[in-house]
Amino acid sequence: MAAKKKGETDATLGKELLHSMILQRRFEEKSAEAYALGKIGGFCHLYIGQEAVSSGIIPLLRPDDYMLTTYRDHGQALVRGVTPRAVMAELFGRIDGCSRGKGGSMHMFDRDVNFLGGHGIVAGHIPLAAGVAFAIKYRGGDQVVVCFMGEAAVNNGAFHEAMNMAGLWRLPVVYVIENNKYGMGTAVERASSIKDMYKRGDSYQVDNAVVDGQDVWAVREAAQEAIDRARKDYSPTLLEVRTYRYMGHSMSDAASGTYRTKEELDEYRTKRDPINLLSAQLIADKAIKEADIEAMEKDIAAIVQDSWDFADASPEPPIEALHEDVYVETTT
Ligand SMILES: Cc1ncc(C[n+]2csc(CCOP(=O)(O)OP(=O)(O)O)c2C)c(N)n1
Repeated sequence: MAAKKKGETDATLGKELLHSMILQRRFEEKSAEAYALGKIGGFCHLYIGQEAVSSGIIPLLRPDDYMLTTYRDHGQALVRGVTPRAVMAELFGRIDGCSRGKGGSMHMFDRDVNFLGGHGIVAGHIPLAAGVAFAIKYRGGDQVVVCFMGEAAVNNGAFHEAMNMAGLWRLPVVYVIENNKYGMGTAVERASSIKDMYKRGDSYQVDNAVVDGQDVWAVREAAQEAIDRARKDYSPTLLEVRTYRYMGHSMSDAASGTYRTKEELDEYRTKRDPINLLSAQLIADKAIKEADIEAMEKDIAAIVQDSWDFADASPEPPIEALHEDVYVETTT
């Protein structure tokens, strides 16, 4: 997809972005249903509310670029091109899942599309992304790594070590902080001495910027600049994207609690929802009609139902698979 400037309306691209965001939203609503029915076990962190971040950034990557992310990974895997069937089967813990049913919600992985996880340890993947970027530069390649993290990760030592290396060695990496205001039940103001997360890049000579994460066009524009910088100049970026999660931290938590008000949540849902904002803009610009959105919803509902049916029919991994894929077989 070509770069799109904020304010312009490109009907085809707009529709693609809308489809990408609605697919994530409906897929995760279905996942919540599956979780309630006991089809999904273990932890399950939904991305609902944050879709403009993944849809704004990931389609800008080339197939040979890489991405890494946290445990809030279902939507991002879908946007990167892991099939809805493989993501749902992974959630169900089935053999046809993208991690062969052994990773679950937090550990989506698909080497075919250079989706290097899905990581459950907060900040644990940030140095891995630096390592992948180092390998690219070492080989003289022009690929880029995008690494997503939550804002709570930036107070972890691994973040600082990796950021220092990225700045020192000029690595082709874009670190994206998805600042959804809360790390579990702790507001960022209570946890971080620096509230403007992007400014931490200054400590490490890493270019940095902040963008409204509910505006998919703005996210896309900021990400394009960062990706270009990484690809052309081997130059890293720390991009803070301000967004909001609607659901609880994970499926085990209530949507609102003592840490945030229902009013705040309603405000985002009704006035700052990324899907509503984009559809309203496209309708106002006559780039799309209500009937097109209805057709899109129908198409997406069928994709999501198909992924459920596929996952439900897929077998569980056999017990013998327990020790498979633990070590890589080598010939040396
Ligand atoms: C090293 C480590 N410490 C603690 C946890 C427990 N934990 C899981 S998620 C989380 C909050 C992370 O918040 P944030 O990085 O802002 O991401 P979000 O969940 O908001 O997407 C914590 C503390 C963990 N998984 N790993």
